Amino acid sequence: MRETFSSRKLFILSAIGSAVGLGNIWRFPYVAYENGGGAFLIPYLVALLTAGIPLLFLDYAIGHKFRGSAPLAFRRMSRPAEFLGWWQVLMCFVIAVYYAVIIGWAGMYAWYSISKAWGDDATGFFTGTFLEVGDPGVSMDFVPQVLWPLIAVWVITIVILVAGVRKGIGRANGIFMPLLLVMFLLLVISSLFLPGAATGLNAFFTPNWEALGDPAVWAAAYGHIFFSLSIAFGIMVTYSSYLRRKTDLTGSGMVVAFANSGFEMLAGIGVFAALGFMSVAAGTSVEESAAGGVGLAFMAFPTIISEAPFGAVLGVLFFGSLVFAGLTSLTSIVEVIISAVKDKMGWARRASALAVTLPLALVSVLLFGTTTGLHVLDIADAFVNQFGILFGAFVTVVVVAWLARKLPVLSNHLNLYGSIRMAGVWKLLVGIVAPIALGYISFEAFRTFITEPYGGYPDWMLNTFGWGMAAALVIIGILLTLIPWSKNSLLNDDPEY
Ligand code: MET
Repeated sequence: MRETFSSRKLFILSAIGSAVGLGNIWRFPYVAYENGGGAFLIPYLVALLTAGIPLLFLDYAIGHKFRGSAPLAFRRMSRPAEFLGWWQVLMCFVIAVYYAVIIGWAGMYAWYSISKAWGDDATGFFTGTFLEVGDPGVSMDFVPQVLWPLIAVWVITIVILVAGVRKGIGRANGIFMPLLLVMFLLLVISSLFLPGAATGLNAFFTPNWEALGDPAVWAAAYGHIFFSLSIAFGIMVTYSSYLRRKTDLTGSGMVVAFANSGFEMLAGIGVFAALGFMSVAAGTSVEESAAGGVGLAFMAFPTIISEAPFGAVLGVLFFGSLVFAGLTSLTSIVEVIISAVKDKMGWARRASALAVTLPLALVSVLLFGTTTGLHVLDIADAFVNQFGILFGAFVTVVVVAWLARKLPVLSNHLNLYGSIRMAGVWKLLVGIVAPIALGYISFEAFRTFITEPYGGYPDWMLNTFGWGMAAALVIIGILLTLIPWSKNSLLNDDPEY
């Protein structure tokens, strides 16, 4: 019988746990600032309402109606759509491999906040002493201070996932999420009292209206919403397949979406208040302080921690929040893969969890426990986010709405199990607005990748970890589709189905 969450509350907490992650805490503030500051909130809200929430509901409807992991649910919806489910599973594989290492870095930095290991040169420390970044290339030189925290992240993740949906995922979220909320609120409130906080908030909230005319800003908003809400890569399909039948789907979805965005706004406020402090203290502009996604957390924050009153406490709160937020997202990403293997092979929870997590952890440790890490991470992240997920989402909405023509069935399902009725608008958004927006954005991203080599990396690296990876994933996805299903999964003896 299919595993279930023990209550709707734990489902909502787990869905929020998945959505609130590294993306909210270091990615959003930086993306918003780069894309028009306060004016970014308009494209952000438009993307949330026109694509984010409608596609979140789509994921819920597919997972809850067809009650399966992503490949099984898509297959039950329309047989040829199984491949889409595997594409989502493979995206999760790639994301998990590098997401884990960022959590490991954050764990190490929580400790460094106390020992102030970076001395006076936080930037040089991050890439030099800490990551020991080599030239772009692949090496087998392990970096102990990165390797051990990474192994610890995998051990925790494996323990949670072997324990299952109820005893592992539900319970871990029940503990980590309240803890995260308290730590994060303390962090945001204390950063507002730093001298110079207002300068940072001004920089964050001063709108650059011209940015609204730039298509790249809109693309950034849509891209961020997908990553941030954990939609269109199988997570919400998987989690909602663990929900009991009688559940308010749309009401839960609204809670999740607004909790995620609320958290994101708070992160923007907290991070920019701290950056304001830093720039006032150093006499630089907030713009200089806010450089680079990965850099923002691991280069700018150490400087703040060294100089702010109670800096060590701020550091532990900030990096500790990243660890908890990251772990609850990582477990959701890996669960997508486990659930798919479990359904396809008909194996038990423990066997499926180990068969997925051990090789995954090994790849992650080999690639990112070494001096190779940062470059591969950068390339994989760009290809997956700007391309894999958005293009996958575009194909998914086209298949669901126009080829399989399932929108009427799914919207009936949402109305049957939802307190918010929105059939007509929802069909319009998923069937027309989302395909146009996603199609435009993903083709633009594709064009940019072809015309300008991403990040100035050597061709062979982009060909291996970018294009090579994409081609390999398509082939692996097809092969996975061809493996026969365990009879039990297709039989559907689930009384909740
Ligand atoms: N939603 C998560 C975050 O914001 C990521 C989920 S998996 C890409 O970090």
